[in-house]
Amino acid sequence: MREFLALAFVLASGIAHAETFEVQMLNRGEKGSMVYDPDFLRVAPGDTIRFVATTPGHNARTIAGMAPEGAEEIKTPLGETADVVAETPGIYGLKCSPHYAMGMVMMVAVGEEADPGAFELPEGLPSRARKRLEEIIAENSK
Ligand SMILES: [Cu+2]
Repeated sequence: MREFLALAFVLASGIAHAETFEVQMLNRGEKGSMVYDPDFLRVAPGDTIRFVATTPGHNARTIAGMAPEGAEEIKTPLGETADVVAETPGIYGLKCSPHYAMGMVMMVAVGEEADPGAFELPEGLPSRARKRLEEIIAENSK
């Protein structure tokens, strides 16, 4: 009986371990206009990221060249709150489709090993998006 209880506890804690992290999509936040708050998240594989449509007209989409190999493309519907489950470990860059040129971007590190500081930004990013990503990398490097 004692062994059964111990096993039940392990199963329950395994289920409880997957967390949900909320990201507000905002017209204006502490870091300026058109921002994700927070603009950096570290999550574990299996965790959920909830993109909250706090203000309308935003979404979250994978930036080309900023996802680990084999990862599925992230693309949430415009103006809606949507959940994304982090699966493949690595560094992800996400953009808001309408406000990419205004620098509405964020970074997600999936897994303990993922290091923003070791990530090389791809060519061709809009200058304001590049600037914010460089700031995010500088603030969150291991
Ligand atoms: Cu936006």
